[in-house]
Amino acid sequence: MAEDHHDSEPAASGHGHNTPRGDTDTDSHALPGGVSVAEDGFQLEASETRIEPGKSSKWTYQVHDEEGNVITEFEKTHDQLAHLILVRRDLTRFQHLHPTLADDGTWSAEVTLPDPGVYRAFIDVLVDGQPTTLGVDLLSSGPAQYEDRPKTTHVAEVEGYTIELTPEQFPTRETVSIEFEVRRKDGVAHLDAYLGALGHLVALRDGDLAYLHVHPEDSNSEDGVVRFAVRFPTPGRYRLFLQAKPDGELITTSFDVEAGEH
Ligand SMILES: [Cu+2]
Repeated sequence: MAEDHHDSEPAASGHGHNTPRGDTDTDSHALPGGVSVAEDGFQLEASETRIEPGKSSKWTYQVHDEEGNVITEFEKTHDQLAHLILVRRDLTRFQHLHPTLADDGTWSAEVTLPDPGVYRAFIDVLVDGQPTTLGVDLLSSGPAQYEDRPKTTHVAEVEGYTIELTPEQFPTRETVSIEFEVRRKDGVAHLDAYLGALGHLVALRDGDLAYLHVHPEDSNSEDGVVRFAVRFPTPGRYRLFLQAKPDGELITTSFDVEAGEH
């Protein structure tokens, strides 16, 4: 039942038991998530954490409250009841899935981990107005070939589109507005809505794959530009995964950035 799964007050003030983590920013929502299986009074219980590579498997999980009760009621966030982000720990092989929820609170998704390696699964949900991202490692056995990444990327090319990221410098510990301009050879692309905005952005910190909180900002579908508010919590490298729908076609690109003084 929704009303007894945890003792929250409405989300704006956060949870009473959510202790500050040494950050001067008092908005706990501004801190990265996804580095833990348990956070903000919620715990991710995965049915399985070993998944054979290259094979489609049904993966299920539940979200429990502090008393161990299964949470069965979720609110929509970015147009969906849950977002499941899968990425290998070398920040490649990004996938964005939408699992389905059964009445008993069990979520399920058809998952294929394309190659061996350790993957991070992020569950992005909204419960009682509180956005929470929980993360668990999924192990795919076999010899893994981890990839090098570019130091920084400001322009990406995918499926005939060129996507340019601005600005080129990113301050830390403050919310910054960043934008991606999507162009095709003959001009600006028309962006269709995707998940209630003109694009979806996942920003992960290099090293621990901390999952940054990102909000879409007002954008105009005709100018080919999609904007987000992002807060980089610490100096260092991050990888941004942008998904957008130019001319009705879903594209996924990644950008490597370095935040802070350098
Ligand atoms: Cu999603």
